[in-house]
Amino acid sequence: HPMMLTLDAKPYPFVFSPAHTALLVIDMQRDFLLPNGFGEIQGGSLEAVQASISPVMSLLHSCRQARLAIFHTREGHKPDLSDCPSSKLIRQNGSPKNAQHLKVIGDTGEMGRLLVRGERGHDIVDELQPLPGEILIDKPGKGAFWNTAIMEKLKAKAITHLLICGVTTECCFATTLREANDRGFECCGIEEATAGYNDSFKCPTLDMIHWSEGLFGFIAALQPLLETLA
Ligand code: TIU
Repeated sequence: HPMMLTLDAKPYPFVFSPAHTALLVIDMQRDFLLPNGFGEIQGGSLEAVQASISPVMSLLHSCRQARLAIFHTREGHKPDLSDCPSSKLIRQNGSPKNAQHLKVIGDTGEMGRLLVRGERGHDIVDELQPLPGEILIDKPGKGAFWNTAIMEKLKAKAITHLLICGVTTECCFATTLREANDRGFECCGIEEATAGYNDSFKCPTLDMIHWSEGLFGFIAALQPLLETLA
């Protein structure tokens, strides 16, 4: 009988078995977190996303100690951009005001070609590099389930529950959590370990997840989780 843990969460406690739970670290890439990366070039504020690195480190360390399965994701594209939907390219430069100068996916920035696999900016920040045995999922979309092998890899490990963190709250974090919920995974987002480019979005994004008795899942604070896993 597997050990069950109970974590204080909204809208009610999240009960999970560590043997069937994975930590999902979403897109903690240089392109989203560091100056002159894709996120900042597109107008994102780096303050909150950079402040999330330390809480994500604590969470990752704690999940490693508790021997949870660890999955990391990276958003990005093949060098020929053949896996990049045209909408993703077109809308970045849709405004005539920006069309002249704004760099887009595949253009060369200070950390290599933006959001292109194999480039320095596309990789995960030094502090959060995956360890051997952890799973790395390269995804072309915002959600981690579209055009990736994550579903099979979660099933292969008999994962039923997900702890989700990373950037950005409004974009890839929320999209992935919603995709996972539709596929039957019980999801819990970790409040201090996710952040986005617009401060006003974080609270409503997290509220929508746990609203209505857990419309898409659960939201928990970091400290109780660290204590639960210890
Ligand atoms: N990882 C992620 O959220 N990718 C984005 O494109 N985020 C934005 O907020 N644009």
